Amino acid sequence: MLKPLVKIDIVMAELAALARISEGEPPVVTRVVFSDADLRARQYVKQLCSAARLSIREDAVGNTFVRWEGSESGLAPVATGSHIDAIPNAGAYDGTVGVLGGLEAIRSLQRAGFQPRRSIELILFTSEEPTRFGIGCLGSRMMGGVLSADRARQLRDKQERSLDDLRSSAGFAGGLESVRLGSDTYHAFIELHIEQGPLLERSGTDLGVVTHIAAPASLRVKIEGEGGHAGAMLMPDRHDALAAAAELILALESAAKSTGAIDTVATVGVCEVFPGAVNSVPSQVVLEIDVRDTDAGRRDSVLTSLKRSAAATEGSRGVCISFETVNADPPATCDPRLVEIVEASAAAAGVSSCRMVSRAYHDSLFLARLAPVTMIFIPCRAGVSHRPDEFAEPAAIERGVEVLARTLQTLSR
Ligand code: HGY
Ligand code: MN
Ligand code: MN
Repeated sequence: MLKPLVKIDIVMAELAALARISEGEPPVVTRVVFSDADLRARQYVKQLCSAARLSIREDAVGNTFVRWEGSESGLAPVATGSHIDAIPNAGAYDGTVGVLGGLEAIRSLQRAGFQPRRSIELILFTSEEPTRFGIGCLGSRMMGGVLSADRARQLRDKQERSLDDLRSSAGFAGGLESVRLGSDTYHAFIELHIEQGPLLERSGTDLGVVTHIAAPASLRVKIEGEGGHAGAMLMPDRHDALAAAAELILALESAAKSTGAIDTVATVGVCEVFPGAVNSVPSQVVLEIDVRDTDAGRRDSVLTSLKRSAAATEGSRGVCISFETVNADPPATCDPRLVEIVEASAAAAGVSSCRMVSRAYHDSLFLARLAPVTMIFIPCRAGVSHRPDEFAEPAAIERGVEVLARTLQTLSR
C-alpha cells in the first residue's frame, strides 16, 4: 500500500475558491443547479480536473464523470464523488468536500506513483439538493433508474421552467434516457462527506463509516380555505388556510416525536401563503414537508398519522387539504465489505473510526441501486450544516481524503 501524498493546503484553497462562486455574499454559499453560479463552479472544478490530466465527460443532465484510466480499462471502475450545488444560505463544505476531496485523493495517489488497474472515476452529481425542482438527488436518481426520463421531463421549477429548457441552456445535450446506468457500471462507490450532525465531534472520533442511509420522503400539501377581509370577516365565519396549516405543522411534529425513535425526523421547510397580505385572511397555503427515518415503515406511519390529522382539520375548520408525494424512497444499506475496507484504511492511516447511520440523504442512496456503496463522514463543527457557518477542520478533511485515497487504492489495484 503506497501512502497517499495529500496536500491539504491545496484542497483548502480550492474549497475557499469554490465557496466564493456563489449567488450570496461570503460566507453565504448559494449555488442552485443550472444557475450562473453553478455553471461557473462546474467550470472551475473541470479546470482542476483537466490540470490533473483526467478525462471529463458530461451526461444529458450535467452529471460529470472525471476518469483516471486504469491499466485494465475493461474492468468496472471504482467511483467516488458528491455534489457542488448548494441550497440558499448554505455553507462551503456540504458536497464540495466529496468532490474536491475526491479529486485530491486521486492526485495524492498520482503523487505517490500509484497506477490503478481498475479506472477510478470522480462523479460530480447534478442537483443533489431539491431547491430547483423540489426533488433531491435528481442526477443520481436518474442514473439509478429511480426517476424515469418521462417523469424528469415533467419537472418544473418555481418559474415554470422545465428540466429540458434549463439543461440545454446550460449546454447539456442528449436524450434523458441516456442518463440511466447499468448495474454493472461500477465496482464500488465511496462518498466522502461532512457528517452534518454532531456525533463524531461529540465522541472525538476522527471519521464515520456509514452503514445505513435514512429513507427520505417529501410531500407538497395544499390547504384551501376561504379568503376575506382581515377586519370585516368575523372569526366564526372563517376558514383560515394558514391557521389550518399551523395545526397540521404541529400535528406533524407531534407524530414524528411520538414514534419513540430518535431516527424519526420531520420538517416543514417551505410555507407559501396566498394572497400574503397582512390584512387579508389566507385563502391558500402550500407546505413542503420532509420526513425521514432509517426505518421506512416508521417514516410512513408518520405520514399516515399526518393524513389522519389533516382529515380532522378539514372537518373542524372547513378547509380542503390535498397531498402530493414528491418522493418516498427506501433506505439504503451500505456494503459490509466496503465498510470493512474503509475501517482498515482508517486503521492504516492511524485514524479512529466508528460505524454510523446517515440521517441526511446523499447521492450514495441512489448509487446503491447500481453498485456496493459506503460513505466516509468527517466531523463538522457543532454538527452545523446548511448554514453559512458550516465548517470542517483542515486536519479532519485531510484525514478523510487520506482514508478515501487508501480505500480507492485498495479497490482499484
Ligand atoms: O437534505 C439532505 O439530506 C441533503 O443535504 N440534500
Ligand atoms: Mn445538503
Ligand atoms: Mn450533501
